[in-house]
Amino acid sequence: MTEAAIGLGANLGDRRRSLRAGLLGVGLPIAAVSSLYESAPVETDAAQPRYLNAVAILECPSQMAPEELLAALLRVEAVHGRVRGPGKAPRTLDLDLLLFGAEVRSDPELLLPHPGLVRRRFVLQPLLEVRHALRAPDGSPLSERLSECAGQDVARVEGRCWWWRISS
Ligand code: PH2
Ligand code: MG
Ligand code: MG
Repeated sequence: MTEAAIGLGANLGDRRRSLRAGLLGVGLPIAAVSSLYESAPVETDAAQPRYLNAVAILECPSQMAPEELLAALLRVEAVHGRVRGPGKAPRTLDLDLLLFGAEVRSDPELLLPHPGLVRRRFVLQPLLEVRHALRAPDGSPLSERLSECAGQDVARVEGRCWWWRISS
């Protein structure tokens, strides 16, 4: 079994329901889900609605490759109404592959670890909430990077059971 970390995000429609549908839609066993966070959009050109974000840890079968999981995430995004526009347009559902075990990839279609992981508080804080001892490929603790993005507008809005409380 390989643990994969997935970043969940939405800033259009019923954001909370979309995140839950995306999480369950991947169809893999869920080892952990972070609290729910609301965050100001970062790295976007124009003004956008605020995001809801969370991170989940999924258990992948040993024979699964990260490329297969990425393909599955893109399929789930499409099923849940994601229209892929240019750049970082607002979105009903975004599922990002953040980590796949200790795999490292430099393919532009699949960078592992996800390069946004250490510069985006809306990813790093929920990730550390569920896996606090994670380290970067160079062995340094990821928790050391949190202070660099501490100024970003991110607030925890609901505890870790948020996704149980929504009826389907
Ligand atoms: N996703 C983006 C771009 N900017 N900002 C926040 N706060 N949360 C996101 O999930 C997010 C973003 C592109 O995927
Ligand atoms: Mg994203
Ligand atoms: Mg994405």
